[in-house]
Amino acid sequence: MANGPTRSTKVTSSHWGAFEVEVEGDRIVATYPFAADPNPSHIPDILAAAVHHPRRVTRPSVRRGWLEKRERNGRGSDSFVALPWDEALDIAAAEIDRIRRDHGNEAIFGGSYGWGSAGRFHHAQSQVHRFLNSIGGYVASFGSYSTGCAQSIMPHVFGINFLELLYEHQDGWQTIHDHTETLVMFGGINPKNSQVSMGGITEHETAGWFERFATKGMRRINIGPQRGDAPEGCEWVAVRPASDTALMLAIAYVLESDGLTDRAFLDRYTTGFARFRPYLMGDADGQPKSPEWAEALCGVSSETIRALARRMATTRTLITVAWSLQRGEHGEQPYWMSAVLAAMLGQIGLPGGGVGYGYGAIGGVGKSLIGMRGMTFPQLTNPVKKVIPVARIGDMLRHPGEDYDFNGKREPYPDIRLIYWAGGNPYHHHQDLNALHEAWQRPDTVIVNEPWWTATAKRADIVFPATTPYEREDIGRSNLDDYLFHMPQLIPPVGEARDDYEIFADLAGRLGTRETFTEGRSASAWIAQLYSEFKNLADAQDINVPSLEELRALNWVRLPIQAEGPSRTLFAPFRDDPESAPLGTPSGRIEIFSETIAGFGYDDCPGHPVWLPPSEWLGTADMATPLHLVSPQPGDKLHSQLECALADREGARPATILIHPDDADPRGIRTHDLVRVFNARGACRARALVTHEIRPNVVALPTGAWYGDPSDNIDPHGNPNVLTKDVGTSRLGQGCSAHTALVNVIRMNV
Ligand SMILES: Nc1nc2c(c(=O)[nH]1)N[C@H]1C(S)=C(S)[C@@H](COP(=O)(O)OP(=O)(O)OC[C@H]3O[C@@H](n4cnc5c(=O)[nH]c(N)nc54)[C@H](O)[C@@H]3O)O[C@H]1N2
Ligand SMILES: Nc1nc2c(c(=O)[nH]1)N[C@H]1C(S)=C(S)[C@@H](COP(=O)(O)OP(=O)(O)OC[C@H]3O[C@@H](n4cnc5c(=O)[nH]c(N)nc54)[C@H](O)[C@@H]3O)O[C@H]1N2
Ligand SMILES: [Mo]
Repeated sequence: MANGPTRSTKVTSSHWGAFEVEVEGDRIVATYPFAADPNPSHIPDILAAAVHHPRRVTRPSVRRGWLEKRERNGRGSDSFVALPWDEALDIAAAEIDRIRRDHGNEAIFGGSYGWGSAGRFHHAQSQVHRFLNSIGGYVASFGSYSTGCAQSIMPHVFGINFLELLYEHQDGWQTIHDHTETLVMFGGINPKNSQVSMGGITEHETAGWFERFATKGMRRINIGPQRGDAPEGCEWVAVRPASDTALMLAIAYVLESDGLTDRAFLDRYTTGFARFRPYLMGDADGQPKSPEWAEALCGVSSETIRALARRMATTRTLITVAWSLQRGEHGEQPYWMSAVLAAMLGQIGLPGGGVGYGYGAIGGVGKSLIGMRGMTFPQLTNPVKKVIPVARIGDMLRHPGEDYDFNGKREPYPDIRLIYWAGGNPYHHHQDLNALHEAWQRPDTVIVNEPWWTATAKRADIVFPATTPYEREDIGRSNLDDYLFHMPQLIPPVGEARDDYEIFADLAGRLGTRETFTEGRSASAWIAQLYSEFKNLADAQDINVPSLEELRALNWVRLPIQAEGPSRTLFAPFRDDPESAPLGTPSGRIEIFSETIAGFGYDDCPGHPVWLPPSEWLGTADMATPLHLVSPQPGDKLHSQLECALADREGARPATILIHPDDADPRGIRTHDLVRVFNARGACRARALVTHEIRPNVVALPTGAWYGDPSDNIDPHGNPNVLTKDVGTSRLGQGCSAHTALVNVIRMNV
């Protein structure tokens, strides 16, 4: 037997966790779970096939119509010409230079939203931002698709940056376990989503905690359109999508009419209840927000609502709200109302009581760890001050120079001539992709760094092949995780792929800013620099961290940063002493009525929480579009990543849509049937799964299938974003409204 290439196995880290990678010669051949992970994710099963997939971008490529005639309208249909690196870099640098000279840096959009990959140094978004800053700046974006709306509204309510609240202050799982008697989960606490956490998650704990909650006898109530949004064994209240605010108002109404409101709490810790109460009780508009009123809107019986309200008022209750609730039109309202409801219950600041956000959305929420800083690749400063709300990119491209409102400000959209994207996939993440495809033809030039021929890469003029994390050295570390990884380079770059850092250093060189961008460092010198800054900060906190050489040899270590003693309780210091630890709101208290928001004069987000139905939901359903589409995150991968290899699996595409038997039967649809999902914005194929696990009149099609060729008029793979609505949550939040969409479904003749 001939000697084959040697095999070796090392651990690496990713957004979905740590795993072992087995390499033979230049190829990844297998992956295995990380031994210390109690509940490892299966996402890496597909990794070897994806990394070596024929849909890798292997050479710098320029779209033919753009190369030959600077044509803008072939994006998505044109062929590409592969060029040597130097030639492609020369062309890209000359074009960037032309745009900034002729139109100024305000004509460059570099928001470049997206999750890219884990790894502290090769973080594509930081890389592109630093590069663009070095050459004079770019139009940036604010917030995320995940929580953009909450990031705008919640500081008005609690006076704290929403991400800080989430990651540094919320009750830990241990606190919840020890104290919560009733866990009321709006939108669930989703087992499939907690597989993932930004920057890494090593011990997947959520499932284990839910087993312990069950053993303790905690009541766990999932309020949402799908049973599977919470771990098995939870009660299920099958609410209509987008109606949670009505349900919360009705619970509040029961508290108020049954004398269960905690008046002392409202008096001491909140402001504005007197302005809100007339609306709640119907004195202001003639409509009491009673359980009977809510039943007609949310499809939950008035008896269930009353019983829930009484249970919540008489037990230690934690209300949790999934991020999905604010990813829809008027997403500000359930978020604000959840805070008001928790305030009326009077348990905010008590362990295991009050309200919390995004448990389960990513696996790191609920871990109580000592915070550590460092290892962030500095981005320099951006001389351009224009920032758009992240999900308004379609509007920005369609309406240059036109005014838009955002959180109290009114500004014109910039006139974008060049888009640079690295580490994100707007043809995955944006709503109404057919409309984006039209708007995307406007800029002069689109440049994308990508490892794979995604739908976005195919719609670029210049595509630079980027390495994946397995093709370069990095450090893995997340503030929501207690492990530290050396991520070794496992295989050589696939094809001619280069690191984003190298691509930007070479572009900066051509634009006269190499020194500013690199500060004379190679990638490994940067890693050493960032690591030593991190180690110095850790030393100052008395946290023992190995040297970089030691970490290289060890591959990974568990850091001694588990918080000691009882785990965290949100707003405990404020509850203890609201005078000396006031909130950062104008009143120093929880704002049930906000003068600031009222002062904006927005009818789509007035001065206190209100029931505002979205433009599309079951309340507006008609014969043409009778079903509400929810488009959750995919359970088998992260967004659109690794999709090329998943799509190769037998029967995997088009994607699976969940539909209730009451909706499937009259349409003659059975499990495994091919269906057409459609509305006025677009259509896609999907594969039906007929199930009682979803509420009637609601269908669920996960995100992540790659957007196909729009000339077919039907997306072949099942991308829900051909159906979703591209509209801001309101003038206040301007977040993504992915969960706002009505559709119809029919069986396809095959
Ligand atoms: N309908 C609907 N739409 C949604 C949502 C929804 O719930 N419903 N959710 C939204 C949410 S919350 C989010 S966060 C977004 C996610 O949207 P994105 O974050 O844009 O999606 P990803 O597929 O993670 O895109 C990351 C891209 O970076 C590439 N990449 C990976 N590593 C590197 C690297 O080192 N360098 C470079 N240059 N590229 C790299 C990957 O191949 C991939 O194409 O989607 C949003 N869209
Ligand atoms: N495996 C995996 N995990 C992931 C990701 C991934 O791509 N793959 N992405 C990560 C990212 S970037 C994010 S932001 C988080 C997102 O975390 P979430 O925002 O919590 O997740 P979603 O999957 O969008 O939605 C969860 C569920 O909310 C329900 N829902 C939708 N609309 C409503 C509503 O109006 N009311 C109620 N009560 N329920 C509603 C739907 O049934 C849906 O299944 O997930 C993260 N985790
Ligand atoms: Mo997200």
